[in-house]
Amino acid sequence: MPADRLLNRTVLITGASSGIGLACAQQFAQAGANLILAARRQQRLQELTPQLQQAGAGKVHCLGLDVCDRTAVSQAIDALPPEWQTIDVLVNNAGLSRGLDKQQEADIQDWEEMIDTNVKGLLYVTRAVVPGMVKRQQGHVINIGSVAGRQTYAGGSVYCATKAAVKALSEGLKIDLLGTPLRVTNIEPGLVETEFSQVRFHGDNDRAASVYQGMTPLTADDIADAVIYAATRPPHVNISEIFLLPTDQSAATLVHRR
Ligand code: NDP
Ligand code: 8X3
Repeated sequence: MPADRLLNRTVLITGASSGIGLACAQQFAQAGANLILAARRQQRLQELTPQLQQAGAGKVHCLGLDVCDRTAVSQAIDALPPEWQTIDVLVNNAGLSRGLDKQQEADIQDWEEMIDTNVKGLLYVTRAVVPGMVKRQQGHVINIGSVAGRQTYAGGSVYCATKAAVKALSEGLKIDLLGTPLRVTNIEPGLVETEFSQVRFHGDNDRAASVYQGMTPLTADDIADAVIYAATRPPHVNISEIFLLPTDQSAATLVHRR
């Protein structure tokens, strides 16, 4: 892998305090990148910093940030110290699901949270970061979509709609950036064991564990591998999409359990 393509590059990862975002931070650190880590749990980010530096990160900058807060997002990006302004790779990973209920019965607050985070939050960060990339004529936006953006499943329609939006926004950004050297990638994983299901089921850990029972899910590191692959292609290669499923999963709702 031509990992030296990431040496001293600046990478902003949203949702870096857990799961896929944290695994991406670890793998970008191993490749010698400088990391801007964003999440609401800033203390977690600070606790992770020494291990990322030990893994090889150039420098690490922690941002306590709620991506749903439009003003906070633009202010946080504008207020980055000069040495952190040159963002080369943006990993739009912050996201969540809430509930698994029929549309006619679901809690509307769950919808607000998913739409605000997965769609509007991703857009706010993109809108704040991409103009600088265009100005510098360099940059790569990597969005974390999902199998849920390709296939709708029972009780998941709003989460699925947000990930279908990520797919449309990724395609649309690439269209709008045509004629620039900027690249856009949508990574679409199937089941990955992280804190995702604990968040979906509002802390019901038994229900969360049952999602992965009897099957081997993807790990956060598997997704980070795909992100690093996309980020390390030569500049003329744009990996538009990577759709990856566990071997035990063949579609959103088709899972082989032993
Ligand atoms: P985790 O719950 O482990 O991680 C989610 C991350 O997003 C956390 O770091 C969390 O940080 C952050 N986050 C959530 N809301 C906000 C917010 N408002 N502002 C800033 N950060 C936020 O789940 P995953 O790692 O699994 O999820 C990462 C992404 O991958 C999501 O977009 C998810 O939809 C997607 N995905 C997950 C799959 C899976 O099966 N796990 C499969 C396909 C896609 P904090 O709470 O500190 O703010
Ligand atoms: C997360 C994977 O199948 O729970 O996007 O939607 S799934």
